[in-house]
Amino acid sequence: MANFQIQSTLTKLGIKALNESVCTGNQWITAIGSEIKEIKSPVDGQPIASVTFATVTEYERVVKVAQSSFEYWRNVPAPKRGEIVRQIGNKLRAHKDDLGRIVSYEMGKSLQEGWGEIQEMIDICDFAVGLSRQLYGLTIASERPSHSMQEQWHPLGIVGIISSFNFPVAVWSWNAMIAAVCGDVCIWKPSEKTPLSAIAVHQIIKSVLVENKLPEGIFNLIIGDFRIGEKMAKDHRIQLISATGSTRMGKRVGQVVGARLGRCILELGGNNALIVSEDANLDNALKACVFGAVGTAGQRCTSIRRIIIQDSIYDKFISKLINVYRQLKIGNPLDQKNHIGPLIDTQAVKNYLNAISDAENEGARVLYGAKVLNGEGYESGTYVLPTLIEAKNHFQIVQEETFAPIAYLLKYSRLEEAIAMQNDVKQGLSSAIFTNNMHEAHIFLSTSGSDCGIANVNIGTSGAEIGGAFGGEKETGGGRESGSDSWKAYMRRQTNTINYGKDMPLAQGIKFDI
Ligand code: UN1
Repeated sequence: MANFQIQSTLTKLGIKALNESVCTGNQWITAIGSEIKEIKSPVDGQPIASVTFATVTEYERVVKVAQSSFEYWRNVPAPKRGEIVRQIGNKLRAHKDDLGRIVSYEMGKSLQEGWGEIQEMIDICDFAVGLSRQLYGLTIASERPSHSMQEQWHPLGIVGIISSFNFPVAVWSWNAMIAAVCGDVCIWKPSEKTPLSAIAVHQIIKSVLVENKLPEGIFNLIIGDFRIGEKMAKDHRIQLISATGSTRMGKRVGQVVGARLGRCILELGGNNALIVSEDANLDNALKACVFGAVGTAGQRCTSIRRIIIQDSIYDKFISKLINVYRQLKIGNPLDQKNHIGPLIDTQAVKNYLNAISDAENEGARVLYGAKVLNGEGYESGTYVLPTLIEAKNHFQIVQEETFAPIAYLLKYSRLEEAIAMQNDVKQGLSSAIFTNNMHEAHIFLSTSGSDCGIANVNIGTSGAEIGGAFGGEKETGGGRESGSDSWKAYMRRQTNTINYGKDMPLAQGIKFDI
């Protein structure tokens, strides 16, 4: 799809002036800042639009508006908050095609994955609507006569969401939709690399908020660079910061938010491995490896970085893998015949090349790929060949997350060895095993198995459903977003003890007579 069509899609959504880089839900605010950033598509290197970065003035305005709207929103009954989220989900359904195209063109992921990202938003809306009637607390047995105890959940306040370029809109929605039914308001700082998708989504949300005559400030958007993120992290008026991105960024956010004893949800780097056992269905394992390693051009935090293959099938499996890699079509992601689109920018291409040469310097062997594509259709300089490298787990570069379609191939003989290798990295996001052997599958999922937040059997490491809690351990940050009971991180828990008797006994049998 040409740039022109993307612009007309933005116009169709009513987005005219992109110097309006701040949105308080139902109102766009013109940023007075002078810093204008031209957004270029990684697909063809063409400028799509220019956005103006917000300054401290707009930031202050947004936080103030969010503070006052929280006073209102927290008192709206949760199922009524769910009703607004239901309408947002329906609007996203209606615009799935357009939004998927904008995400695909701005970020470079395949159109299928662009639509998948919007579907993920729709799914979390549905989940949040149901949740809005299920924010359950507990009743607890009191040790004192004529006393009752309960636990209830109250809205927390402002949730600051810092999201990454690779999922320009979906990861925000995991946070924002759950926060919204929990009675929180949010301020979203999307990646400065992909602000247009965020602007388009906010334009859609705005229509729901206006139709429902809601006050401004429930969903807020602020386009800026890391300085805005830093302000959010330092700001004690923001009760929770949910940040997605690199471990380096997360460590900084964690330190700054921790210094003020604020709350954090961190979803950071992964170094995900897939173990292929000799008892696996190799055709399925192959499919999972390829999608996991090259999907989103290897720029998911859940992408497969390491494939750990049992020695008895090693040669056979890698020759199948190379064969499939040879047939992959690389090009404009909006053209559905292509499997792989571009990397986000030329810096990402440099990181890809550096990782390959680092691996070679450490003694690794490139089996396929390691090439930047040029010529017709590749003028942007952002297209690379997906790469397979035979390596060792302890190599420095294998220990790191490179956001590129590079998979390291590792060999094992016993399952314990494969699991130890899989766990022997600093990150702990996602993991998978392919095996039809029940014993192996259960060992992998057991306490002494995978140490990751996500552990899958007979599916790949990426493509998680929204119904589960999403996140990981170790340097992945420990946060959980999206489904299951992740909502609890967006609320404050209150324990209530009620004495309905005539006396006032103390707990622990303490006597205190006056
Ligand atoms: C991310 O890359 O930050 O599991 C999120 C997946 C997607 C989400 C990835 N549902 O691959």
